[in-house]
Amino acid sequence: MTPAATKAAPSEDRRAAGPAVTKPVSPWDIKKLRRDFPALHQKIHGKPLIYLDNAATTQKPRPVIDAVTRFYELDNANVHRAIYELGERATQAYEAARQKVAAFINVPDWHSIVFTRGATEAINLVAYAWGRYSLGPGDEILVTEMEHHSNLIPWQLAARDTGATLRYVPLKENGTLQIEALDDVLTARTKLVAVVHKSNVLGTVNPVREIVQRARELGALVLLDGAQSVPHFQVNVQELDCDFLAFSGHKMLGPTGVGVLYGRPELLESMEPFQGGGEMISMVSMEQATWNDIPWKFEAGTPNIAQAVGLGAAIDYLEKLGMDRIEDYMHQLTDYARGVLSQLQGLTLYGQDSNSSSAIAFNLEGVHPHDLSQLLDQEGIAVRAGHHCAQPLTHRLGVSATTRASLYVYNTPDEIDRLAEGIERVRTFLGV
Ligand code: C6P
Repeated sequence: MTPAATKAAPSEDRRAAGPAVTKPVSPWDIKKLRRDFPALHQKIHGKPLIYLDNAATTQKPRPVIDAVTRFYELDNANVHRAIYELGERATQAYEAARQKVAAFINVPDWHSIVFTRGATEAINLVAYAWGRYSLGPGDEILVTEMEHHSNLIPWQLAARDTGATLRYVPLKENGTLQIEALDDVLTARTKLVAVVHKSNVLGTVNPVREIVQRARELGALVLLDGAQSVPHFQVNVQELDCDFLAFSGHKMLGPTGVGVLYGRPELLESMEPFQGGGEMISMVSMEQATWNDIPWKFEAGTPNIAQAVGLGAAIDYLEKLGMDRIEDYMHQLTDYARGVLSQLQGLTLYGQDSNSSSAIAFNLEGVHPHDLSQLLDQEGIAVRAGHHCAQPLTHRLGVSATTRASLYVYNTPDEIDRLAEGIERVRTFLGV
């Protein structure tokens, strides 16, 4: 199948043949904003860097870098252990970041926010601490064909270890979910629906509110993989009514090494610990132990303190920009990119759902995505090539790999033009 694969017009017709392409104007002063991101102001192979791999990780603004540096320079101590001033300051900074995260995704009780290493660890936490104790033969876990491996392998392993069965919501031709297939695959046997909120390959936003409602009717829990949604639009946990939400700080301007698991408090309370060690206990004897309260029950060992503080600063930065404005600009820039790219000769774009944004997967006829990415790198353009850790999806697209440009708040229409020119140059260079 080739969902929504659109072949572009010949290059002679470029711009003339395609849809009208109007350059969007960012809702903020983009020159000023870009000055906040030191990494953007460098040359790669002698050309100004055009960073279009934001779904993999975003660049970091000065306030985030400063918050991490300031923490190490002034407040560094271990948390929840020290009664001295520095330890109290570190604990306060770490817990303030947790409260900021809770407010950002509209969670009323900050105890339901667990800091993890990233989205991957957050999902594994649920797969181990809930899945291993709650699933058994005859039970079903429902995922979709567009899952990132981080929301697939933990469930494959959980199914293998518990005897549960993994089922899939299939995709339509246009790369969106066959939501009507829920009638077949979501049943009374389904114990958990684990679904990506926004695809990292196609940018598709799934109708998770409907999925949660349908799952509720059958008594199934819902875990949302928010790794690509939380950075791009307002994700409101109370409105979505999901049971778990996982995301990573580094895809939303924050540091690497910190992520979040939101869990419904009563579920987190009832779950077994994920890892054992310091911090997660209440009382320990030679024979046994009792567990700390949530969320600390799930934060064994010294946590990622400075990274959590950095994530708090990233949230401040995003909130200043405004999540609605970010969502709007990402849609406009994606439309612009699709318009420009769709006019390039030999270029196939995947996933054309109008609701999708920020991630654009494509292939240039006769050129392997790895070669295209490497040649674009020579132009200073950073895009990702491969299966993007979503091999079942790539397989459904009928290809072994794609090139992906993924956008964020500092990208400009001019950078999209540079990408299009770069692709043209690769085509001419290779004579395809
Ligand atoms: N996707 C990409 O280039 P971590 O690695 O734990 O921060 O995030 C994992 C993850 C989970 N779900 C989705 C939808 C994701 O996109 C990712 C990370 C990156 O697409 C790196 S593979």
